Amino acid sequence: MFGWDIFPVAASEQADVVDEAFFLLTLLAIPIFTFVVTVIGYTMWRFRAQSGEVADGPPVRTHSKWVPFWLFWTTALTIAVIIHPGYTGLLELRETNDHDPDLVVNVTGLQWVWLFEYPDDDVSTVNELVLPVDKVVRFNVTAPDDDVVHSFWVPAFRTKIDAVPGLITRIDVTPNAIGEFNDDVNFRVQCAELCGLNHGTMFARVKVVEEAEFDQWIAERSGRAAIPSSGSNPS
Ligand SMILES: [Cu+2]
Repeated sequence: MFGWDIFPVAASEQADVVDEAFFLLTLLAIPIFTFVVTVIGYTMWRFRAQSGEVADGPPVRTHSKWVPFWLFWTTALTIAVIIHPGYTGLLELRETNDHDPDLVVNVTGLQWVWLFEYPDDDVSTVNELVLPVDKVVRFNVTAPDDDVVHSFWVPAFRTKIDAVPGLITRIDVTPNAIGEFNDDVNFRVQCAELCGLNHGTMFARVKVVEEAEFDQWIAERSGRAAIPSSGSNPS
């Protein structure tokens, strides 16, 4: 955005929503942060103790015009960012929730691996997530009952949701750029909830491919494709 390459690779429609929100909030925070630091710095210099001075300075009194001014504008700004990009951004991220997705992937996080199941095709993988580009993917995320809380986070997608034992959480992602872990480490599922000794290495490789390549990948792994169509199953 604006020619600034300050974000990691963005590879989903949701990533654009999140990055826009992040950029806007940073832009708003810069002048406020600068102002506050300047006032603190000026105050420390202007009202510093003179050498040999040991008594307290004069008592600090409120400023009857400045206080309401500051209170009003900071409150207004806070409410404004809750509405946009807060509420409007959430609506955008949840845009696909009421529709059927193109692909469902069941995700299980456990100490310390990620399991992926493609229920429509009877395919399962361990630490390997392959997705077709430009399709709405619905992740149903969970963890085994006797495990701990994990968090399903893909940096390149900017989407994250907890994997909670005994609960199914849901998040929709529409990957919109081809890419894979071997070329960019942001194409990975990284556990984002401290979950024990190997939390830091609890990641899975993500690969976003063209639809045809995805179909082929599924066919090679699905139970149907593994059974030869004729000859080997007599009587
Ligand atoms: Cu974990």
